[in-house]
Amino acid sequence: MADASNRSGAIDTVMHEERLFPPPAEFAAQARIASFEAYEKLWNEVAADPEAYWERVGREELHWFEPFTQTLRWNEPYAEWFVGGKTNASYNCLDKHLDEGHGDRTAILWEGEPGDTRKLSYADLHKQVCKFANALRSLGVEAGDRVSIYMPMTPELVVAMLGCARIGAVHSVIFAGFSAEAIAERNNDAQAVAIITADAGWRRGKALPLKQTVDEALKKSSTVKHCIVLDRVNEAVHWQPGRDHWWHDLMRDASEECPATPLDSEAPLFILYTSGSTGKPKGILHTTAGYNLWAKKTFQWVFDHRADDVYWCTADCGWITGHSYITYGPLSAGATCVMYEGAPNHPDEARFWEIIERYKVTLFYTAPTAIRAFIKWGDEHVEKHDLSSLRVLGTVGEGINPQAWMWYHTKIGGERCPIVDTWWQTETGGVMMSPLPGAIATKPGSCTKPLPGVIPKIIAEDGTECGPDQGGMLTIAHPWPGMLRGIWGDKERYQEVYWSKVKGMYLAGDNARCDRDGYYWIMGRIDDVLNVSGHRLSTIEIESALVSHPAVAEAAAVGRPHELKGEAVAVFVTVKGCEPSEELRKELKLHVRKEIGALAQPDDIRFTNTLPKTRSGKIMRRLLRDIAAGREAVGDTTTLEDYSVLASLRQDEE
Ligand code: 6R9
Repeated sequence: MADASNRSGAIDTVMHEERLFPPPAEFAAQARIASFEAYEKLWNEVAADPEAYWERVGREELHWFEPFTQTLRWNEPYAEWFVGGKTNASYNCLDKHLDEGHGDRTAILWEGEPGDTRKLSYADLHKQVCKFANALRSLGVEAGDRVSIYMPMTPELVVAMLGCARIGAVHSVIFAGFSAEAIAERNNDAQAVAIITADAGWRRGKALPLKQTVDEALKKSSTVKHCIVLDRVNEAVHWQPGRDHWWHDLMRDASEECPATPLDSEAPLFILYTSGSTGKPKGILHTTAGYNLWAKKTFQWVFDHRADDVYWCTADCGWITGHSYITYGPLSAGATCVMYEGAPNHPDEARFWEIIERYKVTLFYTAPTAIRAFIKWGDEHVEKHDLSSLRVLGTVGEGINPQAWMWYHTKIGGERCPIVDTWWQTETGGVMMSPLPGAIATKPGSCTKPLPGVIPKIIAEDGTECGPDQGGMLTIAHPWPGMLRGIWGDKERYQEVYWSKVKGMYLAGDNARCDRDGYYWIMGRIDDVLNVSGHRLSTIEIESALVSHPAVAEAAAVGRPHELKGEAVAVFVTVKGCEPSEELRKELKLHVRKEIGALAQPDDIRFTNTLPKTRSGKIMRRLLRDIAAGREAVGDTTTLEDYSVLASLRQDEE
């Protein structure tokens, strides 16, 4: 069906979803933004004059040691927000609430995997953060220095982040499942001066040896002078005097007095590494004021947050969701947050529902990959628990298929809770598109509408704007406060990756379409990045890891649909100097695990004599994806061993 519009390079739509769920009347009656008209009015107001809006909201929502003099300085693609102002993210998350008389309010309700619990008020958290900031200073850490964090999900992880922010040190949180190699690469790229870790962390009843992995990484991280170690599990650890320091020793000696440093609005707040389409991970840079404001405001909008809510985001602080919606957004908003250390199926598959019942969680934010696991584990785990406290359910990380959406809606939400399907990225700092729960009717599988201040445009390959229901590249037309400010140490790459393909627009890297009601549907990534359990993995990184093994000649990694993970990693490998074997298959899986981390471990490894390539030498991943998924498109070839079909397809291509 090659109609004229398709020649522009737009993508055909195959998915249709007509169901519409308006905000429940009781919910809308008390929501902050309580009708579609109210949303539209606000969206139009911000779109008409973004600077006027953000000037007002910026002044109101953040604490200013010195007021800013210009709201936005835009020198495409470089944005500066709240120019000339001085603020501090740790002040906005902590001191501001103490100043307003809310020091007693609970900040964190923490639960360790073995069942130990802790409760920290805003005053408690403030005290810990002040002490820790002084501890960092006692080691010589200064404003602008980079500090890596490789920790389990304990309150100390949040303390470490805010302690850095308090003195202007730039944190780089590395998810505690990454390998020593990956840690070293990040330490070196950021030139980190210190790393904060723990002896170990709990995961499904086992103690993961974090310090040991860091020791390995530090052999190759020459800039790191100090390693701070939290005693979480009481594991024996190797100790290097002078370099290694126990968290509790530093804290015991540290003063509670630590005024937050007034920092420039554009002072770097953190770097967070994410996979790109080349082998080297990108250090996404976020700065202080704009990011902080965006995290706070979007949290309030998307969850319709109020003071008596109990909010739980199940992400890990190793990902952007944990940065924006465990630490900076909710704490700036003065929210009471549940934080959980471990696995959702330990000691059994009802753990999450048990937590929701016990803490009377009202706002719950999780990922489609988790929802698919819950569905597989069976409804009986859910039905044992009283989930009537819930009022808003959120999802993030990848698209949620309508079937999983409906299950979430009925089984978890009791058909009464709006679902906020939030589309955003590490780069965007916070949510960009999502229903406002009291204002926007939802459609299962759609992230619905842009938040105020977000102007999405869908662009076809030929650069023209797509019409309704035509898929194309998702771009954003105007700078927003939470946008990334660059890629650490690589000015050109920032411009090239995000600002070169479509003139004047931020290129998100996702394909999307907008339907006739103005609802957005994300269609997947335009590059070769995989999305495994909501985590982005670059095919090239996995391939590079495989090729670093002596037996591998060439490798191609693709995603294939997976019931739980969304996408599973399938790799095609040509061997050298040996014969393919079951043993080698196992060895290669472990090799990738060691090089990158457990989440990149291939699910399938298929040996082949040759990989299909285009004339320019690019691996034809599209074809391999079909084969990996066992799709009909390639006839009866459901395994790569049948590569005669590949050979003929390659001839077709030429
Ligand atoms: C927050 C986060 C970003 C990529 C993004 C897109 C996918 C995230 C989504 C979604 C469809 C949603 N993604 N949320 N796709 N619907 N609600 O996940 O950041 O790790 O940087 O990943 O994830 O492909 O481009 P990040």
